[in-house]
Amino acid sequence: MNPTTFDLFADAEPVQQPRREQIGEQSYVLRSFALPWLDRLLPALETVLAAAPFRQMITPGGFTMSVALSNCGTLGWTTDRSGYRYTRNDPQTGLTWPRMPDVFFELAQAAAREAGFATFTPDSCLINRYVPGAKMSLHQDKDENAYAAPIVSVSLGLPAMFLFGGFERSNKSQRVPLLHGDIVVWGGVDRLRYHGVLPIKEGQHSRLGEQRINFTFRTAG
Ligand code: MD3
Ligand code: FE
Repeated sequence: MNPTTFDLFADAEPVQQPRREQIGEQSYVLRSFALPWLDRLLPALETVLAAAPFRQMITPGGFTMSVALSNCGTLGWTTDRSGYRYTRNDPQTGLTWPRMPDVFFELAQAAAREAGFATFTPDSCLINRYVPGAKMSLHQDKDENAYAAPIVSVSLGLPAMFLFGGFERSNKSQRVPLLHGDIVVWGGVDRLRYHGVLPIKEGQHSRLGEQRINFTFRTAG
């Protein structure tokens, strides 16, 4: 056999490579990236939710969001009749938001690195909970101070169809299916693109039940 074609790895175990798909100039889907972290992630999520349970918030326009949310980290995203903002305290308890568990921070950093962002120090993790029928209309995220930092989002539970639009609401959106364990990293020029989530379809997820949970890590302060 020609030594240059000899396969050194012929009898090695097949390795499940993390699959990376580019969906924008500086945006990547990392398929299944969170799966090996779940045994650490889910108990940490329970700890956060015990201190700051999911709740449905009111938009400035007076509508109740179909998505319920919580936060951890130094800053948490909230909305009420007076507007959208980041706060240090949970308006429901008056206490600071729960600290960001180490496993959350480490996972967000590992995913950002995989997408080419060598330094990412999130100070905020918004936790969104979707039950079947819940959706997020097309919007831009403009409440953060550091647009240079990427956003890392972790999808768990029921599948979702993510809408990734352009810089104007009327621009055509691409549809990106997001499954349990997928992570998306958005950076730089893509930070101000419109985006949303189509209504979640009925279903049962073996580990999470009848819901989709999404973590969104940001540098908000
Ligand atoms: C794309 N959440 O909380 S993932 C949000 O699945 C939000 O819960 C969705 O949009 C969800 O604001 C989408 C996170 C996400 C966050 C910011 C983005 C995607 C983004 C900014 C620009 C482009
Ligand atoms: Fe958003």
